[in-house]
Amino acid sequence: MLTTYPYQALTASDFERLLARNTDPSNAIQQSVIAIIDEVKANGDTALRDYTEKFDGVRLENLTLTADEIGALASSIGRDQQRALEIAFANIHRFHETQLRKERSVETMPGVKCWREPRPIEKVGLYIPGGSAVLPSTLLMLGVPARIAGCKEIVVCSPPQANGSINGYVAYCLHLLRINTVYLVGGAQAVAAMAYGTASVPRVDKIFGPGNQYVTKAKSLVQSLSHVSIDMPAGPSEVLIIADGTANPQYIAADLLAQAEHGADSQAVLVCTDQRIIDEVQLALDTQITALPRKDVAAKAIAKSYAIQCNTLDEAIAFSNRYAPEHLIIQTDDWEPLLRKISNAGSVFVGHLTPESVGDYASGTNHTLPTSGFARSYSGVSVDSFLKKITFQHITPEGLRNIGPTVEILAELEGLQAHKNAVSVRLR
Ligand code: HSO
Ligand code: ZN
Repeated sequence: MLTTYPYQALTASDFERLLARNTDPSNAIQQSVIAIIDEVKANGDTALRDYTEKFDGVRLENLTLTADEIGALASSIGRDQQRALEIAFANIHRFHETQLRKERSVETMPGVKCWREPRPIEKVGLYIPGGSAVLPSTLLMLGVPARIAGCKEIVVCSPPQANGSINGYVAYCLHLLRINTVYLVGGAQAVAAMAYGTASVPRVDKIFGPGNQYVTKAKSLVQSLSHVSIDMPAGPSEVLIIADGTANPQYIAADLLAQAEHGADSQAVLVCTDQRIIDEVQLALDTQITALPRKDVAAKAIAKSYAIQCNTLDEAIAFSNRYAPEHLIIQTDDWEPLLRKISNAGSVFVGHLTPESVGDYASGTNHTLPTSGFARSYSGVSVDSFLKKITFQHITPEGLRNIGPTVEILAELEGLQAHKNAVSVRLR
């Protein structure tokens, strides 16, 4: 049952409560993650083997799979599943390759030329969670832009299954991405391994990927403790659906549940201008949830979710912009005029026939997106996430005559004589 709040009646403290998510200070998690990081730093592979035994229930001698082992696993899955992964791969590739755009160089003054060129981040680490749902789609969402960017080394860490190996679908994605090894390490220990390096796991420059609270905490800790950077702070997944009287309550319920089945801490929010639709969504949720294998997880998430009843779509957009959802779905006939009013969202799905699931898997857009309100300032993962942009400049004699006196004055006013002199010796 979704608790419904009338938008007009929301007080400042209601807003604060409804917009907050993932506020768990989790000091306990921080303490155990710090211990894991220290242990991996000190004891490398030995620590990884011990943690894998403790958390994944399997003792591994070899922490990697060979290309042959990956190949065998990849060919063990069904042809239909292979084809579906191939289509997803192709669409994600098609969408992301347009992001590699060449910028033009600019002459800011005659003879003063400036330009910017992208370079791949050389070594990247992709964390692919195991746990309650194995998500091969996440490997495509991270691996494809990494390949397009041209990263030299792509390190993939994923926790082993009880049989000491990975799932065949993840193996098939590795095959599509031409990645010929995988490190069988999960959790905070995988993040620590990629941040500091061990005998088996290479140290990387940037760590990507979703994970549980331990993985997320480890990513933010190693970012401040070592020289590694991370894609974004990732919290539990969330969706906000804006709907009016033209929406189909069955579709809304299906989309809310698709979010809810991710985890008990996922959040699904409905913002709707029509009370009748909200009532019908409640009924549809009750019916649809009974058929789901993960109904227990979904029910917990739905219990913490809510609906906002508003009078206009402008109010709905205003709420959504304050919430800054990871996923925004707009189920209205007339969605086009709303788009320019959206200021904060990770990824937007418009029209009645555009479920989030399509973007989660195969339309081409990325599903690694900012959660917990970070859509106010972060973008989702793209080819850019795997690149640095380096600026260049060149100055001709004419350029130096044009720009030099300005720099001399600015250096002088900052009291930096050597800066001024670096121009003056060349002007003389
Ligand atoms: N909705 C998740 C991505 C995902 N869904 C993977 C299914 N598999 C976060 O955007
Ligand atoms: Zn999803």
